[in-house]
Amino acid sequence: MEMEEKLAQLLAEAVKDIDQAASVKEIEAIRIGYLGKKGQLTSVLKGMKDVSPQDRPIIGKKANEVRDQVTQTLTDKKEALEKEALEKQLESETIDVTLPGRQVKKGQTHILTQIMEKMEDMFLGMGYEIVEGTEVETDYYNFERVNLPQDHPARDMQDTFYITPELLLRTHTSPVQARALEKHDFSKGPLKMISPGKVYRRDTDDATHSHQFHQIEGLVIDKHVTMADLKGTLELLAKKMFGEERDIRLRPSYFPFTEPSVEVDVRCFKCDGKGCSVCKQTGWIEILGAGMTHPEVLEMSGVDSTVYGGFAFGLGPDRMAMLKYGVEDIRQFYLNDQRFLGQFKRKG
Ligand code: FA5
Repeated sequence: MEMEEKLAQLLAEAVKDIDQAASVKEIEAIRIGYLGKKGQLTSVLKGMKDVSPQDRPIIGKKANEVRDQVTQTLTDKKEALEKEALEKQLESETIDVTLPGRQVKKGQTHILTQIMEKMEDMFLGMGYEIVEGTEVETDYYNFERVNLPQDHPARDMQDTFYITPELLLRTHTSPVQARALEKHDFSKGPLKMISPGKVYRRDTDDATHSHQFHQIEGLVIDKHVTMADLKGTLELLAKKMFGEERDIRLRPSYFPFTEPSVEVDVRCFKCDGKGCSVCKQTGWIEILGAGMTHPEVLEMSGVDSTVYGGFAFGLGPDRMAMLKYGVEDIRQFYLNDQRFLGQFKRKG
Protein backbone atom coordinates (compact mmCIF):
# COMPACT_ATOMS: atom_id res chain seq x y z
CA MET A 1 0.00 0.00 0.00
CA GLU A 2 1.67 3.08 -1.32
CA MET A 3 0.34 5.58 1.26
CA GLU A 4 1.41 3.41 4.15
CA GLU A 5 4.92 3.16 2.77
CA LYS A 6 5.11 6.90 2.27
CA LEU A 7 4.03 7.45 5.87
CA ALA A 8 6.54 4.90 7.17
CA GLN A 9 9.28 6.54 5.12
CA LEU A 10 8.28 10.00 6.35
CA LEU A 11 8.41 8.77 9.94
CA ALA A 12 11.84 7.21 9.44
CA GLU A 13 13.23 10.38 7.84
CA ALA A 14 11.71 12.60 10.50
CA VAL A 15 13.19 10.48 13.30
CA LYS A 16 16.58 10.60 11.61
CA ASP A 17 16.44 14.39 11.15
CA ILE A 18 15.32 14.90 14.74
CA ASP A 19 18.11 12.70 15.97
CA GLN A 20 20.66 14.83 14.18
CA ALA A 21 19.24 18.15 15.35
CA ALA A 22 21.70 20.09 17.48
CA SER A 23 19.53 22.91 18.80
CA VAL A 24 16.02 23.78 19.85
CA LYS A 25 15.89 26.11 16.87
CA GLU A 26 16.58 23.22 14.48
CA ILE A 27 13.87 21.13 16.20
CA GLU A 28 11.36 23.88 15.51
CA ALA A 29 12.40 24.01 11.85
CA ILE A 30 11.98 20.22 11.58
CA ARG A 31 8.52 20.40 13.20
CA ILE A 32 7.38 22.96 10.64
CA GLY A 33 8.99 20.99 7.83
CA TYR A 34 7.10 17.78 8.69
CA LEU A 35 3.95 18.78 10.58
CA GLY A 36 3.33 22.39 9.51
CA LYS A 37 0.50 23.45 7.20
CA LYS A 38 2.73 23.14 4.20
CA GLY A 39 4.73 20.31 5.73
CA GLN A 40 5.56 16.87 4.34
CA LEU A 41 2.80 15.07 6.27
CA THR A 42 0.20 17.41 4.84
CA SER A 43 1.45 16.78 1.33
CA VAL A 44 1.41 12.98 1.86
CA LEU A 45 -2.14 13.24 3.16
CA LYS A 46 -3.17 15.01 0.00
CA GLY A 47 -2.96 11.52 -1.59
CA MET A 48 -5.92 10.34 0.61
CA LYS A 49 -8.33 11.17 -2.16
CA ASP A 50 -6.88 8.28 -4.18
CA VAL A 51 -7.28 5.79 -1.32
CA SER A 52 -10.25 3.42 -1.40
CA PRO A 53 -12.98 4.26 1.12
CA GLN A 54 -12.47 1.01 3.10
CA ASP A 55 -8.70 1.71 3.48
CA ARG A 56 -9.14 5.35 4.46
CA PRO A 57 -9.74 4.76 8.20
CA ILE A 58 -6.63 2.58 8.35
CA ILE A 59 -4.50 5.16 6.56
CA GLY A 60 -6.05 7.93 8.64
CA LYS A 61 -5.20 6.05 11.83
CA LYS A 62 -1.68 5.43 10.56
CA ALA A 63 -1.25 9.13 9.68
CA ASN A 64 -2.33 10.10 13.20
CA GLU A 65 0.14 7.64 14.69
CA VAL A 66 2.93 9.07 12.53
CA ARG A 67 1.96 12.62 13.62
CA ASP A 68 1.93 11.54 17.27
CA GLN A 69 5.25 9.75 16.99
CA VAL A 70 6.94 12.63 15.21
CA THR A 71 5.50 15.03 17.79
CA GLN A 72 6.68 12.85 20.66
CA THR A 73 10.14 12.41 19.18
CA LEU A 74 10.38 16.16 18.68
CA THR A 75 9.31 16.81 22.29
CA ASP A 76 11.76 14.26 23.67
CA LYS A 77 14.63 15.64 21.65
CA LYS A 78 13.74 19.22 22.58
CA GLU A 79 13.71 18.33 26.26
CA ALA A 80 17.02 16.51 25.92
CA LEU A 81 18.59 19.49 24.17
CA GLU A 82 17.24 21.91 26.78
CA LYS A 83 18.52 19.73 29.59
CA GLU A 84 21.93 19.53 27.96
CA ALA A 85 22.08 23.32 27.54
CA LEU A 86 21.06 23.84 31.17
CA GLU A 87 23.68 21.41 32.39
CA LYS A 88 26.33 23.16 30.31
CA GLN A 89 25.28 26.52 31.74
CA LEU A 90 25.24 25.20 35.31
CA GLU A 91 28.65 23.70 34.83
CA SER A 92 30.09 26.98 33.59
CA GLU A 93 28.47 28.91 36.44
CA THR A 94 29.30 26.49 39.19
CA ILE A 95 30.26 28.13 42.45
CA ASP A 96 32.76 26.33 44.58
CA VAL A 97 31.30 27.02 47.99
CA THR A 98 34.35 25.49 49.65
CA LEU A 99 36.67 28.22 48.28
CA PRO A 100 37.69 30.70 50.99
CA GLY A 101 35.98 34.08 50.42
CA ARG A 102 37.85 37.15 49.26
CA GLN A 103 38.26 39.54 52.13
CA VAL A 104 36.61 42.92 51.66
CA LYS A 105 39.05 45.59 52.79
CA LYS A 106 37.22 48.15 54.86
CA GLY A 107 38.76 51.54 55.39
CA GLN A 108 38.70 53.40 58.66
CA THR A 109 38.81 56.98 59.79
CA HIS A 110 42.41 58.22 59.82
CA ILE A 111 43.86 58.22 63.31
CA LEU A 112 44.48 61.99 63.17
CA THR A 113 40.84 62.60 62.23
CA GLN A 114 39.79 60.34 65.09
CA ILE A 115 41.86 62.21 67.65
CA MET A 116 40.68 65.58 66.35
CA GLU A 117 37.03 64.47 66.49
CA LYS A 118 37.59 63.31 70.07
CA MET A 119 38.88 66.75 71.02
CA GLU A 120 36.12 68.50 69.09
CA ASP A 121 33.55 66.47 71.05
CA MET A 122 35.21 67.44 74.29
CA PHE A 123 35.17 71.16 73.48
CA LEU A 124 31.63 71.06 72.08
CA GLY A 125 30.63 69.54 75.44
CA MET A 126 32.15 72.59 77.16
CA GLY A 127 30.10 74.99 75.04
CA TYR A 128 32.68 75.88 72.37
CA GLU A 129 31.64 76.36 68.75
CA ILE A 130 33.63 75.08 65.78
CA VAL A 131 34.81 77.72 63.30
CA GLU A 132 36.33 76.83 59.90
CA GLY A 133 39.36 78.60 58.47
CA THR A 134 41.13 78.34 55.13
CA GLU A 135 44.51 76.77 54.41
CA VAL A 136 45.45 79.52 51.95
CA GLU A 137 45.62 82.72 54.01
CA THR A 138 46.78 86.26 53.60
CA ASP A 139 50.01 87.43 55.19
CA TYR A 140 47.87 90.07 56.87
CA TYR A 141 45.68 87.61 58.85
CA ASN A 142 48.34 84.94 59.39
CA PHE A 143 50.83 87.41 60.87
CA GLU A 144 49.86 91.07 61.18
CA ARG A 145 46.48 90.55 62.79
CA VAL A 146 48.01 88.32 65.45
CA ASN A 147 50.49 91.03 66.34
CA LEU A 148 53.31 89.99 64.03
CA PRO A 149 53.98 93.02 61.80
CA GLN A 150 56.29 92.86 58.78
CA ASP A 151 59.91 92.28 59.80
CA HIS A 152 58.94 91.20 63.33
CA PRO A 153 61.73 88.83 64.43
CA ALA A 154 59.20 86.29 65.74
CA ARG A 155 58.10 85.62 62.14
CA ASP A 156 61.21 83.45 61.96
CA MET A 157 59.58 81.06 64.44
CA GLN A 158 57.36 79.87 61.61
CA ASP A 159 59.18 79.40 58.31
CA THR A 160 56.57 80.06 55.67
CA PHE A 161 55.49 78.71 52.27
CA TYR A 162 54.61 81.87 50.33
CA ILE A 163 52.38 81.68 47.23
CA THR A 164 52.69 85.39 46.42
CA PRO A 165 54.12 88.14 48.69
CA GLU A 166 50.60 88.57 50.12
CA LEU A 167 49.30 84.98 50.00
CA LEU A 168 50.66 82.00 51.91
CA LEU A 169 49.86 78.56 53.27
CA ARG A 170 48.89 79.32 56.84
CA THR A 171 51.61 78.48 59.34
CA HIS A 172 49.18 78.11 62.23
CA THR A 173 45.44 78.22 62.90
CA SER A 174 45.75 81.54 64.78
CA PRO A 175 44.47 83.69 61.85
CA VAL A 176 41.04 82.13 62.54
CA GLN A 177 41.15 83.95 65.91
CA ALA A 178 41.25 87.33 64.17
CA ARG A 179 38.51 86.36 61.70
CA ALA A 180 36.24 85.08 64.48
CA LEU A 181 36.91 88.10 66.73
CA GLU A 182 35.96 90.67 64.11
CA LYS A 183 32.73 88.80 63.31
CA HIS A 184 31.61 88.12 66.88
CA ASP A 185 28.87 90.21 68.44
CA PHE A 186 29.86 90.49 72.12
CA SER A 187 26.50 91.97 73.07
CA LYS A 188 25.14 88.44 72.51
CA GLY A 189 27.63 86.75 74.88
CA PRO A 190 31.22 85.50 75.11
CA LEU A 191 33.23 84.00 72.25
CA LYS A 192 34.25 80.38 72.81
CA MET A 193 35.56 78.71 69.70
CA ILE A 194 37.89 76.06 68.38
CA SER A 195 39.16 75.76 64.84
CA PRO A 196 40.77 72.52 63.66
CA GLY A 197 42.68 72.22 60.40
CA LYS A 198 45.87 71.70 58.42
CA VAL A 199 48.83 74.05 58.64
CA TYR A 200 52.15 74.21 56.75
CA ARG A 201 55.73 75.16 57.62
CA ARG A 202 59.06 74.88 55.91
CA ASP A 203 60.27 72.75 58.81
CA THR A 204 62.74 69.99 58.07
CA ASP A 205 60.87 66.73 58.57
CA ASP A 206 62.06 64.63 61.49
CA ALA A 207 60.53 62.36 64.16
CA THR A 208 58.39 65.14 65.66
CA HIS A 209 58.25 67.71 62.82
CA SER A 210 56.30 67.53 59.59
CA HIS A 211 56.07 70.26 56.93
CA GLN A 212 52.30 69.73 56.97
CA PHE A 213 50.56 69.00 60.24
CA HIS A 214 47.39 69.83 62.15
CA GLN A 215 46.44 72.32 64.78
CA ILE A 216 43.34 73.02 66.79
CA GLU A 217 43.08 76.68 67.67
CA GLY A 218 41.09 77.66 70.74
CA LEU A 219 39.89 81.09 71.84
CA VAL A 220 37.79 82.19 74.80
CA ILE A 221 37.01 85.90 75.18
CA ASP A 222 34.70 87.28 77.83
CA LYS A 223 34.70 89.82 80.63
CA HIS A 224 36.43 88.00 83.49
CA VAL A 225 38.59 85.25 82.08
CA THR A 226 41.78 84.48 84.02
CA MET A 227 44.97 82.48 83.60
CA ALA A 228 43.47 79.95 86.04
CA ASP A 229 40.68 79.28 83.50
CA LEU A 230 43.33 78.58 80.85
CA LYS A 231 45.32 76.31 83.15
CA GLY A 232 42.21 74.39 84.19
CA THR A 233 41.13 73.92 80.56
CA LEU A 234 44.57 72.69 79.44
CA GLU A 235 44.96 70.32 82.36
CA LEU A 236 41.49 68.90 81.77
CA LEU A 237 42.31 68.37 78.10
CA ALA A 238 45.65 66.68 78.86
CA LYS A 239 44.14 64.38 81.48
CA LYS A 240 41.29 63.43 79.16
CA MET A 241 43.65 62.64 76.31
CA PHE A 242 46.49 60.95 78.18
CA GLY A 243 44.99 59.78 81.47
CA GLU A 244 45.59 60.94 85.05
CA GLU A 245 48.91 59.16 85.40
CA ARG A 246 50.84 60.86 82.53
CA ASP A 247 52.84 63.90 83.75
CA ILE A 248 52.40 67.25 82.06
CA ARG A 249 54.12 70.55 82.65
CA LEU A 250 53.36 74.18 81.83
CA ARG A 251 56.45 76.11 80.86
CA PRO A 252 56.73 79.90 80.33
CA SER A 253 57.08 80.74 76.67
CA TYR A 254 56.70 83.56 74.18
CA PHE A 255 54.10 84.20 71.48
CA PRO A 256 53.50 87.71 70.12
CA PHE A 257 49.72 87.18 70.32
CA THR A 258 49.56 86.13 73.98
CA GLU A 259 50.96 87.65 77.16
CA PRO A 260 51.86 85.81 79.32
CA SER A 261 52.44 82.71 77.19
CA VAL A 262 52.95 79.06 78.07
CA GLU A 263 53.80 75.83 76.37
CA VAL A 264 52.54 72.47 77.56
CA ASP A 265 54.78 69.42 77.48
CA VAL A 266 53.84 65.80 78.13
CA ARG A 267 56.36 63.32 79.52
CA CYS A 268 57.86 61.28 76.68
CA PHE A 269 56.05 57.98 76.15
CA LYS A 270 59.18 56.25 74.86
CA CYS A 271 61.78 56.96 77.54
CA ASP A 272 59.46 58.08 80.35
CA GLY A 273 61.52 61.24 80.86
CA LYS A 274 65.04 59.78 80.66
CA GLY A 275 65.75 61.31 77.25
CA CYS A 276 65.73 59.58 73.87
CA SER A 277 65.75 60.30 70.15
CA VAL A 278 61.97 60.90 69.99
CA CYS A 279 62.02 63.70 72.62
CA LYS A 280 65.47 64.91 71.55
CA GLN A 281 66.93 63.92 74.94
CA THR A 282 64.66 66.36 76.83
CA GLY A 283 62.30 63.78 78.34
CA TRP A 284 59.31 65.89 77.26
CA ILE A 285 57.26 66.38 74.09
CA GLU A 286 55.63 69.75 73.47
CA ILE A 287 51.97 69.49 72.49
CA LEU A 288 50.62 73.02 72.52
CA GLY A 289 51.20 76.72 72.85
CA ALA A 290 48.84 79.00 74.75
CA GLY A 291 48.47 82.21 76.71
CA MET A 292 46.33 85.20 77.63
CA THR A 293 45.24 87.02 74.49
CA HIS A 294 47.37 90.11 73.81
CA PRO A 295 45.30 93.33 74.06
CA GLU A 296 46.68 94.40 70.66
CA VAL A 297 45.02 91.35 68.99
CA LEU A 298 41.66 92.35 70.47
CA GLU A 299 42.00 96.03 69.56
CA MET A 300 42.94 95.22 65.93
CA SER A 301 39.67 93.26 65.67
CA GLY A 302 37.66 96.14 67.16
CA VAL A 303 37.22 94.57 70.61
CA ASP A 304 37.68 96.83 73.65
CA SER A 305 40.59 95.28 75.55
CA THR A 306 39.80 97.28 78.69
CA VAL A 307 36.49 95.39 78.96
CA TYR A 308 37.22 92.02 77.33
CA GLY A 309 40.03 89.57 77.66
CA GLY A 310 40.65 85.86 77.55
CA PHE A 311 42.92 83.04 76.50
CA ALA A 312 43.96 81.24 73.35
CA PHE A 313 45.70 77.98 72.61
CA GLY A 314 47.06 76.09 69.62
CA LEU A 315 47.11 72.30 70.01
CA GLY A 316 49.20 69.91 67.96
CA PRO A 317 47.02 66.81 67.36
CA ASP A 318 49.83 65.00 65.49
CA ARG A 319 52.10 65.16 68.52
CA MET A 320 49.20 64.23 70.78
CA ALA A 321 48.45 61.14 68.67
CA MET A 322 52.14 60.16 68.85
CA LEU A 323 52.04 60.38 72.63
CA LYS A 324 48.72 58.63 73.00
CA TYR A 325 49.54 55.69 70.77
CA GLY A 326 53.32 55.48 71.14
CA VAL A 327 54.03 56.38 67.49
CA GLU A 328 57.75 57.09 67.24
CA ASP A 329 57.77 59.03 63.98
CA ILE A 330 55.24 61.70 62.94
CA ARG A 331 55.86 60.87 59.26
CA GLN A 332 54.03 57.55 59.76
CA PHE A 333 50.76 59.50 59.74
CA TYR A 334 51.36 60.69 56.20
CA LEU A 335 52.66 57.58 54.45
CA ASN A 336 49.19 56.09 53.87
CA ASP A 337 50.48 52.64 54.80
CA GLN A 338 47.41 50.54 55.57
CA ARG A 339 49.44 48.21 57.81
CA PHE A 340 50.05 51.19 60.07
CA LEU A 341 46.71 53.00 59.73
CA GLY A 342 44.68 49.77 60.02
CA GLN A 343 45.79 49.39 63.63
CA PHE A 344 43.66 52.32 64.69
CA LYS A 345 40.11 51.05 64.29
CA ARG A 346 37.62 53.25 66.06
CA LYS A 347 35.75 51.35 68.72
CA GLY A 348 32.00 51.92 68.91
C1 FA5 B 1 51.79 78.18 67.33
O1 FA5 B 1 51.64 77.78 66.21
C2 FA5 B 1 50.83 79.15 67.96
N1 FA5 B 1 49.97 79.69 66.95
C3 FA5 B 1 50.07 78.45 69.06
C4 FA5 B 1 49.31 79.34 69.92
C5 FA5 B 1 47.99 79.61 69.66
C6 FA5 B 1 49.94 79.97 71.00
C7 FA5 B 1 47.27 80.49 70.45
C8 FA5 B 1 49.24 80.83 71.79
C9 FA5 B 1 47.92 81.08 71.52
P1 FA5 B 1 53.80 76.58 67.85
O2 FA5 B 1 54.61 76.97 66.71
O3 FA5 B 1 54.50 76.29 69.12
O4 FA5 B 1 52.71 77.67 68.19
O5 FA5 B 1 52.90 75.32 67.44
C10 FA5 B 1 51.88 74.82 68.28
C11 FA5 B 1 51.92 73.30 68.33
O6 FA5 B 1 51.89 72.77 67.01
C12 FA5 B 1 53.19 72.75 68.93
O7 FA5 B 1 53.07 72.68 70.33
C13 FA5 B 1 53.26 71.38 68.33
O8 FA5 B 1 52.42 70.47 69.02
C14 FA5 B 1 52.68 71.60 66.96
N2 FA5 B 1 53.74 71.75 65.94
C15 FA5 B 1 54.49 72.84 65.66
N3 FA5 B 1 55.32 72.61 64.63
C16 FA5 B 1 55.09 71.34 64.23
C17 FA5 B 1 55.61 70.51 63.20
N4 FA5 B 1 56.49 70.94 62.33
N5 FA5 B 1 55.12 69.24 63.10
C18 FA5 B 1 54.17 68.80 63.95
N6 FA5 B 1 53.64 69.53 64.93
C19 FA5 B 1 54.09 70.79 65.08
